[in-house]
Amino acid sequence: MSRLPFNQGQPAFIPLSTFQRYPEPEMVERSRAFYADIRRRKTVREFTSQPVPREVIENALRAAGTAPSGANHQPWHFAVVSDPELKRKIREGAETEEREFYTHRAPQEWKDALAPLGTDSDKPFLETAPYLIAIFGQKKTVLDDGSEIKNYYVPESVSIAAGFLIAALHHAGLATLTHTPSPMNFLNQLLDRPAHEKPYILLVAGYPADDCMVPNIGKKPLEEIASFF
Ligand code: IYR
Repeated sequence: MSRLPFNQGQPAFIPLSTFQRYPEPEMVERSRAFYADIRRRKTVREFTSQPVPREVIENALRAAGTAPSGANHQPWHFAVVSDPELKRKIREGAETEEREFYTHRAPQEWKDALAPLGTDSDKPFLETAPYLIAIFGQKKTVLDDGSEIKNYYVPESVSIAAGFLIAALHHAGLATLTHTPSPMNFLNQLLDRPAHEKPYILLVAGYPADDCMVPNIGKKPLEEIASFF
């Protein structure tokens, strides 16, 4: 029996009633359609300030929250920021770290690897985009009674949830940027998150700018990313 509160008092096992089986041709068509849609996703660094419906963000977060996780502990927290003043402070914190990164911390090899992306320490999108979603991983879960339980596979779980979130936002018609200023601890302070939570990704979400440009970079073909035995 789970020691976590969200399914207490419910039966330990229930019939799998949500799985949907499709005829094979339909499966193939669905897999093609999903690939055709997700391959259009590009990381965007120029956003408009046009507001997006909050419900889209909420539903995408609900979708992210369905991700598999270690022992189903769901060791994540999503801090959603639309307040302009807070966005300004986040930009300030991120740019401080990024200036340090680009001038001192990053070895030349790393900077060379980033050159095709055209990134630098200026992060105006942190104020322009309507939503910033800071994704935190929780080393432990603190229950309402103050007791603590350890969480497992936290980076893996958080990354899967982040993938769901990016896919859900794309599916809804929004662009995202997986931004990772490093270190990101300034987000704990600004967003009032406890020290046992680690910020993993600052996800920027909104509409791309009308004249948005993206790096002309491709993805590896199947033969390079998969082997079949
Ligand atoms: N966090 C920096 C640098 C950066 C690092 C990697 I690895 C990227 O894929 C992109 C950027 C920045 O956001 O500019």
